[in-house]
Amino acid sequence: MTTPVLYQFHFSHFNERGRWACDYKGLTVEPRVLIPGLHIPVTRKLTKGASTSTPILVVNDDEVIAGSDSILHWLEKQFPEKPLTYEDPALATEVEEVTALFEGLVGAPFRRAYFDYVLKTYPGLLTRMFTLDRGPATKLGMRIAEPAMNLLLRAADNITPETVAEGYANMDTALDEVMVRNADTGYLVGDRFTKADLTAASLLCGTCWPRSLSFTIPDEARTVFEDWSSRWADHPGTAWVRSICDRYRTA
Ligand SMILES: N[C@@H](CCC(=O)N[C@@H](CS)C(=O)NCC(=O)O)C(=O)O
Repeated sequence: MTTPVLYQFHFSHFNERGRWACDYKGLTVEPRVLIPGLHIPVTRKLTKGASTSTPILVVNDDEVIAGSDSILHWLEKQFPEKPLTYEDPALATEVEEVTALFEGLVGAPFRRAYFDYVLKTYPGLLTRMFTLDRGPATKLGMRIAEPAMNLLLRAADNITPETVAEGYANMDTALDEVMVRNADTGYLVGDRFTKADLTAASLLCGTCWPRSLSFTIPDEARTVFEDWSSRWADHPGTAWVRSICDRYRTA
């Protein structure tokens, strides 16, 4: 197998989920970091128009695995040695159910609540963050495109007062769910780390921004992010998120 390519955004919880899964399974990938907006022609071409979302894993130049959940399924088949599920059918089903629960509760709803805050409070921050490693021409281009990009993002992600309120409510529900589910063993399903834990911890990373994540948040942005997430500082669910990231997100 040639080194697979992981098309991704740097700062993104779904992308962190995909990166974490590859690292956990010991799969070395070549990262191809995209800029939001400019990613659309690339992702459309890769998926033959089916999707614009990242992450996308391309294996041997022709097998295209789009979406973090499909990447997790593919990894589980290819690298069963370090399992992220159970052989027991009932537990395996529960892993899938809990994974889907957190994807639905946190995935897009979290992003809407978080983007709404950042776009309102620090309108230039996102475009700056997504071009940190780019040359001056790209930085300037994104700076100029920023107002239009911000409007597009709101429309594309369906960011409205209602969906933002839903996002905050869902985050509370998800953190409560974490506490109920990990009470007996410290894990969400059964007695060891699975894709349910990986999914919940990566998607909930915005509640506490663990330093063990694979992306480094610049100091300027960290202050903004931590202001936003301070509402969950005392929720015990964030201590669980941090401890799972610190323990299992070692790569
Ligand atoms: N279900 C997908 C969702 C991925 C997703 O929402 N990715 C976002 C970044 S967090 C994205 O690429 N958005 C841009 C787009 O969809 O065009 C997965 O599990 O990977």
